[in-house]
Parts: sequence; C-alpha cells; structure tokens
Amino acid sequence: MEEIVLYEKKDKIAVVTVNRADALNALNKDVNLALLDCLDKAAADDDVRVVILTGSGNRAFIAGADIKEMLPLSSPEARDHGLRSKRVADKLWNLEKPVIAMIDGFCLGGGLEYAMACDIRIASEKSKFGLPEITLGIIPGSAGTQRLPRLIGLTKAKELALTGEIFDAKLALDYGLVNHVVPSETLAEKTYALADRIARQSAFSAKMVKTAMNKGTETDMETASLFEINCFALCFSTREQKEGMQAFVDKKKK
Ligand code: CO8
Repeated sequence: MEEIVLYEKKDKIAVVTVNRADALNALNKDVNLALLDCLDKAAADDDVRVVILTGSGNRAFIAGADIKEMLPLSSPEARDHGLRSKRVADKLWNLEKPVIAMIDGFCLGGGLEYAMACDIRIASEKSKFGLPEITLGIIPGSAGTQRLPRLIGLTKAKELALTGEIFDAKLALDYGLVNHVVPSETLAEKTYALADRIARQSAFSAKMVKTAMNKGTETDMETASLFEINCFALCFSTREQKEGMQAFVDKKKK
C-alpha cells in the first residue's frame, strides 16, 4: 500500500508530501499521525536544513480536514481531533529548521492553517485559498483564526473567516499571505531554488532567525529585542560565524 505521507531527502532538503490525491489531500487522522512522524524525522536529521511541505497530484496542496471523518464527531471527539492537528501545526511552527509550503491548487481550511504554520509559502497561479469552515457550520481548529490575522491583518482576516470566501493566488499575494506566485510548471524549480539558498546558510543562524521572529512577534518589543540579542550572541559560539567573518576579512567569496 502507498504511504499516506511521503518523506524524501534531496541533498539538504526534506520533502514531506501528503499523498491522498483522490481526496485532494484532505487531512484525516492517519495523515496527521504520519505528518508528525515525518516532521520528527526531519527534526532529528542534522543533514536536513530545510523542509518542504506539499501535496501530491496537481489539484491540491491540502483541501482541508477530512469532512467525511469529521461529520459524526461529538464535541469531545472534535476537541481531540483539533488537538492532534494543533500538534502538527505547532511542530511546523516550532521545527528548528525553515519550512516552505509548496502550494499547487486548493489550500483550504486545515490546509491553509498548516501552510500558515510554515515559514514561507510559494504558490502556483492556479492555487485557491480560504477558510471555508463557516460554510460547514464550524470554525478553523488549527489556529487559523489566530495566524490569518497575524499574517494579513484583522480587518481582512475577519471578512475571510466570516464569509468562507475562496480567493485566488493573486489576491493571496496582494494580502501578503504568500511569498511568491509562479506558474505551476516552475513551482518546484522556484521552491527548490529558494530552499537550496536557505540550506547553504548557517543552520544555526536559520534556527535563530526563525526562533527570534516567531517568539519575538508574540511578545512586547523590549522582551523581543533582548531575546534577539541572546540569539545574536549565541551565534558567536558557532564555527559558521568564525568562518563566515574570516572569509569576509580575507576577501574570500563564500
Ligand atoms: N474532506 C474530505 N474529502 C474531500 C475534501 C475534504 N476536505 N475535499 C475534497 N474531498 C474529496 C471529495 O469528497 C471528492 O471525493 P469523491 O470523489 O470520493 O467524492 C474528491 O476529494 C474530489 O473533490 P470534488 O469532487 O469535490 O472536487 P471539485 O473540483 O468539484 O471541488 C473543492 C474541489 C472546491 C476543493 C471541493 O472538494 C471542496 O469544497 N472541498 C472541501 C473544502 C473545505 O470545505 N475544506 C475545509 C474543511 S474543514 C477544515 O479544514 C477544518 C479544519 C479544522 C482543524 C483540523 C481539525 C482536524
């Protein structure tokens, strides 16, 4: 039987692919458990510098949580379901390596919530975004009501979550929800080029950038800038800092 989530390593890049193309990569319990395993694997592998999260087929990144699986749930069961998917979103957010969402098609509900827990989002022109939960009589359950306003502002986020509107990649770019929009044919090339560029930087610096920004934007400026100084100072205990600065002083190209 085919794996429900695929894990591949290409040089210093781990690619995690939700592999349920027939169901537009909808997130069921097995997908979430497999995602947790794959992210743990990427976290534990020092060779892996960057993770790419994507969906299989050419129609969807992830079209949300599996509606058929959720239909019969009671409130306590739904809470457990939500907590499991929160663990996935938290793992993406807290992974000490940059994670890029490579989006080719529908990126809805829980799919958008996972994409928003990644550090960078690159989408194809045909991609469609939205938090349509309200049209199903529920609300987002993996921090979608929290990450969307933090990424694009409360005004637009409220409108999108209250209407469930599905919007296209151009609007997602205008909102600042995605970093780049490219044709489907060049999506993989663009994503790998970006991942490769990040993978060539100091792994420790990348971890510190992600940590300082994620933690810092959740607190006040004074605490955040002191936290950043601690991260900055820690970089001076790495080989990369000594080598990087020495190379500059010696006028050697990196
Ligand atoms: N759940 C289950 N199955 C799905 C889902 C989904 N979210 N999305 C698509 N599928 C299945 C369809 O049922 C269909 O299967 P089948 O062939 O067996 O009938 C197959 O994928 C193809 O889909 P369609 O035939 O519907 O394809 P269309 O091109 O006609 O439509 C759409 C594509 C517009 C994407 C449509 O499939 C759709 O609206 N899907 C649902 C989108 C949605 O509402 N997503 C939000 C779900 S709720 C959510 O994510 C809450 C997250 C809360 C946190 C997580 C807690 C666990």
